[in-house]
Amino acid sequence: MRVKRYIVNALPEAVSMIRSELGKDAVILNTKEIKVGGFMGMFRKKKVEVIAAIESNQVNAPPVQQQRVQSPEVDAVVEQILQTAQRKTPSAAATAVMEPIIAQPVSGSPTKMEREQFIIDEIRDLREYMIKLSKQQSSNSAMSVHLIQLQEHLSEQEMDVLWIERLLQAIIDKQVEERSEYNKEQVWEHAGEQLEAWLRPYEGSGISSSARVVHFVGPTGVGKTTTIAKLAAEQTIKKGRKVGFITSDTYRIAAVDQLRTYANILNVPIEVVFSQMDLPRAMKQLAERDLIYMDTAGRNFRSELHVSEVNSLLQSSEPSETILVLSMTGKTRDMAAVAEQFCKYGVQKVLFTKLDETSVYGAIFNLIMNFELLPTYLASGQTVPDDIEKFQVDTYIQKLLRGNGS
Ligand SMILES: Nc1nc2c(ncn2[C@@H]2O[C@H](COP(=O)(O)OP(=O)(O)OP(=O)(O)O)[C@@H](O)[C@H]2O)c(=O)[nH]1
Ligand SMILES: [Mg+2]
Repeated sequence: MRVKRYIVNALPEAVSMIRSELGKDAVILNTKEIKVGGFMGMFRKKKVEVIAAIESNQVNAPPVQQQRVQSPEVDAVVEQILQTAQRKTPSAAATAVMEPIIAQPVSGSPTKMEREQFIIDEIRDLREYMIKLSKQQSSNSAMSVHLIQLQEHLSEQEMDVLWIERLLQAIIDKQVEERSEYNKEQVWEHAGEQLEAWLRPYEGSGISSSARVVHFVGPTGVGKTTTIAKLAAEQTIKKGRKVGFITSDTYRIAAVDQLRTYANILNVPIEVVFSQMDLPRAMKQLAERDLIYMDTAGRNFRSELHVSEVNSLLQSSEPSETILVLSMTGKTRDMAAVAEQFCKYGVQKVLFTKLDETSVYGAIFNLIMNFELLPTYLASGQTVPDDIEKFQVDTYIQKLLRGNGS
């Protein structure tokens, strides 16, 4: 069986696409009104999702005599259309409607009779579809129910509509390729496999071992300072590396004290910089340290001004990298706006915090795939140093697909 999914403005549009792509024996398995595009659930456009199928051995099969199915309402409509089409002198309006239909399939110059016959055949086929559709509309096939469950689950997880559609299409294509209809377990298993194939290339990007200076940037209160303390504890206690801190967060009262407290606990030296000019001095003071973590002030980083301001502090003559810290409690579109700003400045790595405060994980997928950001760590709690772990594709996909619609 060959199965195909169409997203169209209205059903008739799909019917003609199905007819030309799958042939006149194709069956509509399911239709559903969906909303696509938009921005955080707003301004979304209404579309119709149509799932159609054809028995493989019927694709490109020679035309067979259609069996007439009884349906008085459909008959009445079709009869009316047939009468119009068969009029000896079609009206200008009727011709205008018919022309595009006949222009495609007929090559050369068809006679008037041929043209009329073609239209009649078209209308008969349409009639069959309408009857099949009215029969099948009430009963979803098992396969489409599972796909719909998957779709609903992922949209609750705030995964981008476009990626959901790509995922569904990939599963449908797989079914076609394997000539089988997946049960629920298979649909979710294939979803996991596809997500893994997409995410796997981005895995394994901790903090680069060659970077001596690591800058942490991100919006206010996302957990930059806490995360620095967690990572510094890992490096000093577990790996025995000599860590130093620099903070440029002089905006907020007590910001320096917050990092200084962690510095005292971990026995790590700390330098405060007020501007780019102070950086060489701070670096000189920390010349003996293996690794320097630089804390920055949280700002409204949807504003490019603030991004360029913090970027001027991130210049380093040493091998360095910058980690964008984002909290999972932030709104998906705000996270995307901030990521977009930092990507302009070449930031490639991201760290997500506060996973413990949400059960919606789609934003992580969106940011990785849409901005090609490399995920480093996931932080899930306030406890220093325990509540942080390296990003792992398998664990993440389990979180994303948890609840699998049952
Ligand atoms: N639940 C939870 N809270 C966290 C996590 N990481 C940090 N926090 C808390 O978030 C709050 C802000 O953390 P900070 O580390 O000060 O955040 P920041 O990004 O440095 O904030 P600014 O410097 O003001 O921009 C604190 O109460 C932290 O304990 C996390 O993974 N989960
Ligand atoms: Mg801070």
